[in-house]
Amino acid sequence: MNVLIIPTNRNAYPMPVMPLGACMVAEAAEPAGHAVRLLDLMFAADPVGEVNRLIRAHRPEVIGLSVRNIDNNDMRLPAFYIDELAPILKAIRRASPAPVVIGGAALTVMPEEIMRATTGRDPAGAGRLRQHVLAHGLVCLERTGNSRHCGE
Ligand code: B12
Repeated sequence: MNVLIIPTNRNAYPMPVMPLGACMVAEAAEPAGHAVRLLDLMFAADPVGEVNRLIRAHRPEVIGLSVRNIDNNDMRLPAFYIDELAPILKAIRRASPAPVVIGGAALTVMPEEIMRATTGRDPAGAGRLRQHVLAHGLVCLERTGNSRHCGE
């Protein structure tokens, strides 16, 4: 399957960090023969444009969002990052019917709240998703052709 993994973190303070978790997810999916692309939005001048461009070029059948930060943990100058997901998700939904899987450190802190804030739905399978979850989900999706059975 064609898989697109998008690390969404654009916070470069105190320094830009490598999307390690997203890379591990991509690496776990490849041995099963999936064609995986990774789009790091950290330095993208136009994140929505980049997402559109890669979806057109790669035609992903599954899209994984890797969400690292909820906020900046700074009481004096708070910044919240979950709202930044809405335009990305909207662009994905306009450009592709592919199921979207959301994981990452932020999801390990408050999965239900983030799923509700981004999808407006109560999550069925939110939890501590690690790299093998996506790889298993892809096997299930290939077998059944229906993402509804492959949430866990
Ligand atoms: C190390 C670390 C740092 C280091 C980073 C060093 C570096 N060079 O990478 C430093 C000290 C710089 C740092 C800074 C910050 N950090 Co920090 N950091 C961590 C820490 C301890 C580990 C992160 C890590 O690399 N994990 C290893 C990777 C491999 O794991 P992972 O990303 O979670 O990915 C796994 C899963 O999540 C999953 N997964 C990931 N993506 C996807 C996608 C899909 C589709 C699926 C299915 C699964 C999946 O699979 C992966 C493999 O198992 C975490 C706490 C934690 N225990 O997770 C906090 C944490 C991520 N940091 C956090 C925060 C807030 C920050 C700062 C904003 C703090 C600040 N005010 O400066 C900055 C932001 C930096 C930035 N530019 O974004 C928070 C984020 C949550 C929140 N409250 O917003 C965390 C969770 C700590 C916490 N409990 O609050 N951090």
